[in-house]
Amino acid sequence: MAKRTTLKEFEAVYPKLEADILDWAKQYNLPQQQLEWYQKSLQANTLGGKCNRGMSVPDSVSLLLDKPLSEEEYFQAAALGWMVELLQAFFLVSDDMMDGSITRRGKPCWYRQEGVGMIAINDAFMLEAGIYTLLRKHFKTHPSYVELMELFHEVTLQTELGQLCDLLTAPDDVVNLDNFSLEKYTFIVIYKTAYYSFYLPVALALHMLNIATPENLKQSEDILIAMGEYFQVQDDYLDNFGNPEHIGKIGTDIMDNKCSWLVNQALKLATPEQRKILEAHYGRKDKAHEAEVKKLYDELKLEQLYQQYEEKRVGEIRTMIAAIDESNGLKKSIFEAFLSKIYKRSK
Ligand code: GPP
Ligand code: MG
Ligand code: MG
Ligand code: MG
Repeated sequence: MAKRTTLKEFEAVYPKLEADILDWAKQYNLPQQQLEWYQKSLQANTLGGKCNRGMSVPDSVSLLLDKPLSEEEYFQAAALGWMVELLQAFFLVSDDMMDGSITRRGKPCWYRQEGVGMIAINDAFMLEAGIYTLLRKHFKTHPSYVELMELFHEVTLQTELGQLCDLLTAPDDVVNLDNFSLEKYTFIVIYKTAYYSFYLPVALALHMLNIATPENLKQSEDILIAMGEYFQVQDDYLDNFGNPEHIGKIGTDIMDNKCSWLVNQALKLATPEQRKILEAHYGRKDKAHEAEVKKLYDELKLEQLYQQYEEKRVGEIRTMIAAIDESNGLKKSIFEAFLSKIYKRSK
């Protein structure tokens, strides 16, 4: 029987990993003040989240082995999980600057904290570097070391490709609703979110156990990418309809001119008059314009439309899970665990 990790168990591994990262920096004789800055950035940006991505590595390893993990196995899996959290920290620090966001996890975004500003760019790079420090320290002699490293590199690039498409479809100065389409939307969300949030933790678990094959990786990818797409649709929905106190962030998609799920649905449903409202008010950095778009989203009943989408999509994902071939080493329960964590989430 597998055992699911708790946030407390997972967080208990963090101090050792933080010490590993800082020890590595110390060998360069990094001065004390900079060492303390690195520590502060690591803590501010890596801790305080839900850790769903990170915890799904030990959860997946335990489900694959169908047993609770030994101390050594748990440490290895949790270390990989914290590397996913470092990757996420690197992305979020950068994304908040690019999106001009205000809050993250209920606090001001890192670049908006006192004395940080543009130093946050370098901090983001150093959060990323932490991944490879930990991988070297704990997996250098692991038979899948190169696969693990290549996986982090590849998923990083995939996320950056998605982010590029997200940014280029949302220019600051020109609003052109013809730029948006559901095809573009699908590319953006699969690349900017699904690979690192869903595929990466399971692929890491398979590599950690040395049981990854092209077949089980591909089958995992197909389902997890579908799930990641659904997850980002939720994120877009919550950007407008979520409670900022639950989600820990204030939505910026309308003012940021984002090719979000909601605006794509609005464009599909809008009458010519309603389209004019979008043209006049979408993508303007101004609360009054934003309010007009929010009003239109309500008129178009996008909240109900989202709920219908959610039921349909989750049904399709459940069908995909049911069809998994467990003879190639996978377990349906891994995917069920993922789905149950995100279904109807409000944060
Ligand atoms: C989420 O998009 C996407 C990311 C956090 C990936 C960023 C990738 C980089 C290469 C920096 P989002 O902007 O909708 O997220 P949120 O709503 O949390 O700001
Ligand atoms: Mg953002
Ligand atoms: Mg963004
Ligand atoms: Mg968002």
